[in-house]
Amino acid sequence: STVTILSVPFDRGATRRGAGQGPNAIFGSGLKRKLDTLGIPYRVEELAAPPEMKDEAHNPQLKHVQEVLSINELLAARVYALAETGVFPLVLGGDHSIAIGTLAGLTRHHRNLGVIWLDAHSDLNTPDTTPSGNIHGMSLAVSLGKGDTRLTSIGGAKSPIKPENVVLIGSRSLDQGERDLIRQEGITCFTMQDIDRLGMFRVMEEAIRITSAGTDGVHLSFDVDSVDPKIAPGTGTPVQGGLSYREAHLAMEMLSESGIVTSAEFVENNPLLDRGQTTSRLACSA
Ligand code: DIR
Ligand code: MN
Ligand code: MN
Ligand code: MN
Repeated sequence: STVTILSVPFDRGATRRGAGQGPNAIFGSGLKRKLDTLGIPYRVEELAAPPEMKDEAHNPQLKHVQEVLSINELLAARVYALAETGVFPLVLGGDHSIAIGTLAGLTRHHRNLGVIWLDAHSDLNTPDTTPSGNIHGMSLAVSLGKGDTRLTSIGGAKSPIKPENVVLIGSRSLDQGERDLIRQEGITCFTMQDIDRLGMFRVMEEAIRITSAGTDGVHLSFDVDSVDPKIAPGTGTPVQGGLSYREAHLAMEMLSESGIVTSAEFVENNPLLDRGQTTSRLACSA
C-alpha cells in the first residue's frame, strides 16, 4: 500500500529539546532513497509545531499541556483521514507525546486496534504518578483512557485502546505507578529480561499473535530509546541495556513478514542518531 509520511517536529512533551529535529535527521539519513529502492510509493507532509505558548496555568504534573493538546488534535485529524483513505500512516516524531494524536486518529478508524509499544519505558504515567510532569511519559496511559480528560478526549468520540491488545517490548525503566497499571490492567510486558531469556524471536512471535488476535489493525509505536544507547545514542532519555541492532532488525523483519502492521511511528530520535535506525524503520513500512 502507499505510505504517507507525517513529519511532526514537536518536542514539548519532553524535557530535553531536539527530538523536534528528528524528522529532518531521518530524511537526512536517506529515508526517501530507501523507500524508492524498496519500490514503496509515498508522500510527505509536515505538521507544523504550534507556536510556543506561555504556560499560563503552569502545572508541574502536566508540562506544556496546551501545546501538546494543539499538536495532537491536528495529528489525530490527519491520521484519521489517512487511515480512512487506506494509506499507511508513517509518523516521524518528535517526542513520544505525539502517540496521543496518532492513536486517537487510529482508534476513530479502527474499532479494535492492536498496539506494539517498543520502548525502554512504558509511558503509562498519569498526572498523579508522573515523576517528571513530561507528557511523553503518559501517552500510552492516555490512549487507554487514563489521565487528564483534555488529553483523553483528543480526536473526539472514539474507543480507547483495550489493554489486552497492547504489548510492551524492551521495557527496562518502569516507575511504580506504571508497574501498578500494567498489573491492574493485565498488559503484556516483555522486559529486556524476557528478551534475554526467551530471545527476540519468541517474544515477537507472541507479540504478533497477541496484537493480531481479533483486532482490525496493528500500530507499531517505536521509541528509539528501546535500542541500546551504544547503537542509538541520539535520544533524550537513554537507558543502558537495550535492544541490539540485530534484535531491533529481527523485530522489524518479523513484523514486515507478518503483514499485520497498518500504521507506525518512530519517535524520540534526536539528530545524533546514527543511520542504523533508518534501516529498521523501513522494514516495517514495507
Ligand atoms: C519517565 C520517563 N517514566 C517519565 N519516561 C520516558 O518521565 O514519566 N518516556 N522517557 O519515554
Ligand atoms: Mn484501514
Ligand atoms: Mn516512549
Ligand atoms: Mn522511552
